[in-house]
Amino acid sequence: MLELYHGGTSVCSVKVRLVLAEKELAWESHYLSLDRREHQTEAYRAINPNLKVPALVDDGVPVVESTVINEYLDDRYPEVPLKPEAPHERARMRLWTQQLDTGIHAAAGTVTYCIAYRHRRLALSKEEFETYLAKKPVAEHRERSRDRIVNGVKSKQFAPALARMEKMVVDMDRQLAETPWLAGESYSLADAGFTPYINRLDQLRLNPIWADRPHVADWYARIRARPSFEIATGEWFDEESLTLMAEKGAEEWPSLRDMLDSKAA
Ligand SMILES: N[C@@H](CCC(=O)N[C@@H](CS)C(=O)NCC(=O)O)C(=O)O
Repeated sequence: MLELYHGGTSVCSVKVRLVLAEKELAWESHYLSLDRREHQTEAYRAINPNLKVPALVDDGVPVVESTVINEYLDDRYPEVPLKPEAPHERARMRLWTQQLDTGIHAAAGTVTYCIAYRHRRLALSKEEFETYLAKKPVAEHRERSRDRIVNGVKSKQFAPALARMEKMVVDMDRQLAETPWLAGESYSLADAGFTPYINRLDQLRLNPIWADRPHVADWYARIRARPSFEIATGEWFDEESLTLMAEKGAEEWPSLRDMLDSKAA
């Protein structure tokens, strides 16, 4: 039996839910609220020592890290293959998915937090805020978090993260001008992997970034038309997070557009 420990709007959770849906696999849900810190328990540490979502458990054996989980699912359940046949396309697929783990995921977290989720913490009293930060055991993480919450899009962490997300869109558009899908001729783990990150920019109302990048716009329309998209997102997203991201993203967009324009100038 397949079990998934996952969060609602968590991009890595969406990435795995997409692959489960593409493969039409049945799975048991263990939904963890990250806001209520339900992933930070000793019971969950036994499944994922990193205390992150998602984690897959297949017949009692845990598999962690979303990129690894998706590769595992494709090896273990190959009936609907999501890795291209041709070795060079398979290599290209992995060059894409590797980027998620070496920069894009962290950038997406910074962009989301500095624009939207910081407002949840700004609503805390000074005392509650310090208690919240004190729970982070690593001093550097504490200070990075304080900076994001207090300074938002003016944090030094923000502009490089936004630039990384814009580069992601530019790189995707270049590839999608050549091939219908990121790895080549067929939908693959690369497309599943990038879907939640483009979707995140969309949730934050930063979709003008691809206004003049028609290949990304066309890819995203084709992605949303696949049944897997609604299955992996609709049921699991909560209104409060979606509203917060949409409202704060729309408010910030004019200053972010200037930030991107001044970088290009
Ligand atoms: N490299 C990991 C990253 C997992 C990750 O950062 N998960 C986020 C949600 S997308 C999380 O659990 N955040 C909660 C926390 O850091 O406390 C993966 O791909 O699975």
